[in-house]
Amino acid sequence: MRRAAFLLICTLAAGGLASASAQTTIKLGYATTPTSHYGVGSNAFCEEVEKRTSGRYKCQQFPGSALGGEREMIEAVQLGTLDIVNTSTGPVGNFVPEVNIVDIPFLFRDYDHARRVMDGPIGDDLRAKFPAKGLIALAWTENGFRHMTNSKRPIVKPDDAKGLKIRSMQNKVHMQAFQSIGIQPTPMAFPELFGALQTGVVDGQENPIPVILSAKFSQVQKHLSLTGHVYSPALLIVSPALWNKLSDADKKAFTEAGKAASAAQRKKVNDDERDGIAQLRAGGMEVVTAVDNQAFRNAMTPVWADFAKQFGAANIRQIQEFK
Ligand code: EAX
Repeated sequence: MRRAAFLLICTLAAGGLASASAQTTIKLGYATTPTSHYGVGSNAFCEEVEKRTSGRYKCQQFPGSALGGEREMIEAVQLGTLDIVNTSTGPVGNFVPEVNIVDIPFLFRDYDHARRVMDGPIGDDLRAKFPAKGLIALAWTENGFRHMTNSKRPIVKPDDAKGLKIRSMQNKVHMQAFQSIGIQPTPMAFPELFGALQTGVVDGQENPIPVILSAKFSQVQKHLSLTGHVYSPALLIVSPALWNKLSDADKKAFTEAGKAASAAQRKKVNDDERDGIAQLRAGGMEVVTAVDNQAFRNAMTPVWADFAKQFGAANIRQIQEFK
């Protein structure tokens, strides 16, 4: 009896000690470099989580695709072997098909329109689809409007892109749109892309300015065309294994940190949009700014009929008309 009481006291004491100093390290991964927009956003998230939980939660970050491509990281978050990923929506439609609607080319007019949609009721409804797939969509961050680069020729109009082998994300909406203008899309995970460009496995790729800059694609691509053909949203996805352990107060802390990440990441995208083109020119790229965007839009119109079938014409219109 006495011995049992003694053991009980020891157990309680140890438990008390453990919880007083309990610190959980959360693993967070992303594709690009620590100084890129994803790095800036992820740092903001981690600082805010640490501050708001008085250091009970700290991050260990895995930048530079150290844990694999975005698709693999999302799978790891689903399994609970990775706590958080800051990822583009590129491969997300393979997990939550409804999300593919925001990957439709020429859907958003500009950054302001895109950010309003993602942060408003439409973006909230999309985030609400994630838990059924074993994922928690914490906040929309941002990758940016995507532009084409290639090693062959300047692209001004869709015809110039015809026949080029362009790496695409593992995203069927993008692939369908590219095929419609005669591009041969080659789906590939981001970590393989630099090498594929270098060895000429593909002629080109498309990505936002912050990615083209941070991945140093100017070293392996001559031509950049500001096609801005599609907005690339990004988001912080949390593993339910972590999320379901959080107290309500900690969930609130994580949610607020998600907002801080979003603001910081978008600010870095703005900065790169402002300064990046000059840097890429200095790095040797030839930049076509006078792209015939209307011609690209028109050339992709036929596949819009199919997107309307897939996602509902009313849903697409709701995004286009969102103020
Ligand atoms: O999310 O795969 C891609 O091209 C993405 O834009 C990049 O990894 C950043």
